[in-house]
Amino acid sequence: MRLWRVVLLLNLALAVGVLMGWLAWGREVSRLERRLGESQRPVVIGAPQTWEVKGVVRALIPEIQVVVLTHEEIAGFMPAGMTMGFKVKDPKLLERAHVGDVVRFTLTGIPPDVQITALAALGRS
Ligand SMILES: [Cu+2]
Repeated sequence: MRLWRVVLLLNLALAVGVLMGWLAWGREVSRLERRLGESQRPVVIGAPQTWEVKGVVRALIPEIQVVVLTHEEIAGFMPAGMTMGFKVKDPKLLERAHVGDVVRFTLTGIPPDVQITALAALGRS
């Protein structure tokens, strides 16, 4: 393949990548704006907050002190139905949880820098 063709293909690939990223970013912004409009409690930036949340344990990653949960709505912070990892303050919290457990947990911190400070199993999903 000629060098100019390689350069042209690389430039095209780069342009397509940038365009797709830009389009995805545009959708993300409108999605976030919609979510902000939906949430009742305003997001308070810079102030520590605490939530009591219910969720289902999906995975435990003790190596990095993370529990992956599907959680209900976290008022003013996150919508219901998300499955995501949360850092736990104390690694011992992970010893009490098992995959499939329905748990109630306490989330504390300054969003988005939050961690689980308490976790209790309520039953099995
Ligand atoms: Cu979430």
